[in-house]
Amino acid sequence: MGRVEQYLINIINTTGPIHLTLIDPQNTNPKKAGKIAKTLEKYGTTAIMVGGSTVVSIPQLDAVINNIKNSVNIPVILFPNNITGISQYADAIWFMSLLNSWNTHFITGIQALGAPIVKQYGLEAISLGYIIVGEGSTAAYMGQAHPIPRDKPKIASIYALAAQYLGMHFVYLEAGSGSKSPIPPKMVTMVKKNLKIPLIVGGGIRTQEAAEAAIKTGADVIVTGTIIEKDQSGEIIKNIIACVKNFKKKKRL
Ligand code: 1GP
Repeated sequence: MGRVEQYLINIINTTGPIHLTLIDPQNTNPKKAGKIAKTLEKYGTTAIMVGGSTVVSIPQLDAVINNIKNSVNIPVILFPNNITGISQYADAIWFMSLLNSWNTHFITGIQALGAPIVKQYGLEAISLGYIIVGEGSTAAYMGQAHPIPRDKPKIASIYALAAQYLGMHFVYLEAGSGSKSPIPPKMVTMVKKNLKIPLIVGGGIRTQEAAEAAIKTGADVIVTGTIIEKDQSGEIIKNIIACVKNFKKKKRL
């Protein structure tokens, strides 16, 4: 296990669920990205993820990551949509497979193209099974996914179990950035029931209640992105992070 993964796992195992901040370099200039990361580090976010469904400019990605690295001490983890989502300046990369894509390009193809780049840059690769839930998201469209219907938690749970049996270290249930509603709590419950690896839940989490519902039902990691752009005062995100950090495992349903 690499240094960043060890860091995440240690916190999850000792204090409980964690919050990760997602910054999209397509929507955030480098200076702003550094500023956001610094504020959220102060609020207690555990690491910064950088990526988005339409990232195309490597120089822009590099600049955003460099500014974040200069502003915070917490790790920066790439969340790539393609090989253009890989930067040598990050600490680690979610080495992810979009398990419910129709197109093998998104399951193993980009991974094969990206693997030598990850090796050349010396990035820590953290294996992740990525599962897209619900129609209409940019991630689903770009990844040619066959999204899992929101009312079919059983399907999500068997995909997650498959990720575990394939040897992946984390599972990510993705509702899509900016989604009107987050992953249904019933689905989180069912996925978690059979899963031994940590569960990441993201997409559409904009309130403390939504974050709490996800961790109460079993999420080990909450990811928020869009809320940073909307929450000018920073109060909502501050409360979301506090709620995740203060949650003890025994409170789980
Ligand atoms: C997207 O799950 C993340 O990949 C975050 O989603 O932007 O809706 O918070 P939001």
